[in-house]
Amino acid sequence: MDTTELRRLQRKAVLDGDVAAATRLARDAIETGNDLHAFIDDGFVAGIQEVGRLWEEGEYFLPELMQSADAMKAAMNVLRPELLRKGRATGSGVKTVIGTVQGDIHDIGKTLVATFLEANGFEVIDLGRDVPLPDFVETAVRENARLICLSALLTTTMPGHGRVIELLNEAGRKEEIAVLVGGAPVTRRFADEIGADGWAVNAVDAVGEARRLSEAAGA
Ligand code: B12
Repeated sequence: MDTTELRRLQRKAVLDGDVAAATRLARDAIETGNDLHAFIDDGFVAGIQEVGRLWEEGEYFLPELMQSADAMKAAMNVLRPELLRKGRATGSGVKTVIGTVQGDIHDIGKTLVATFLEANGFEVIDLGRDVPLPDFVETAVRENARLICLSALLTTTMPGHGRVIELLNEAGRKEEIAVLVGGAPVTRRFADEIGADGWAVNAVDAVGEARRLSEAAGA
């Protein structure tokens, strides 16, 4: 099967919420031996973005959204070990704490960012989703991390990003630990307003920003 057709089927598997197909098509992507990023971006991620659009238009409801999210996650579970296996060769080993902020259970994008960081040699401590805000600072300080990465997908949970920065300030660690923020509603302007050190629109750019911040910190 050609790769264009494979990506089309991957989008469809997510749209249909077909876990078995998504799993199989993720394995097929690995078997092509091609760069997996293209399958992730133009295949599975494009599928879940389309799901978001259909939900906005009122064509999809919560059960469809959840089923599609399950298909997306199943595909990522297959791709993740392969991304890590291919990526590990070079790495800075910079310790990074990541999670989706309190009140927010969206974790597909966050996990993608965590995987890409790990595949690029960062040592990632993934706190998961709906993470109490003080946990980010406490873990970063305890583990001697250089970077905190915050994800939010809801406009109502975005302010959590700013609160974590305040907590970091209150702990007197703002100079040592950089904060990188992201998630669909999070803009560069918002990042600047809350005093974040960095912002990125997707997982590939997140790696570039994380590198820039850890180099600036002399890691
Ligand atoms: C899948 C999904 C769900 C799944 C989540 C499953 C999971 N385990 O994650 C389920 C079904 C559970 C869900 C639930 C809800 N959802 Co929802 N969901 C989505 C959907 C369709 C896709 C999100 C996604 O996974 N995208 C794919 C990933 C790859 O993209 P991403 O998350 O944006 O991440 C990329 C970038 O943003 C960036 N990034 C992400 N994090 C970070 C972090 C850093 C540090 C950096 C640098 C970059 C970065 O890199 C990522 C990779 O490229 C979006 C629609 C959309 N357009 O985003 C709605 C959406 C986010 N959901 C929405 C809503 C309203 C809800 C619910 C409140 C619905 C409800 N009534 O219950 C609940 C939330 C409950 C809660 N407390 O959190 C709204 C939010 C609206 C708003 N203004 O806040 C959206 C936008 C849909 C809509 N258009 O209305 N949802």
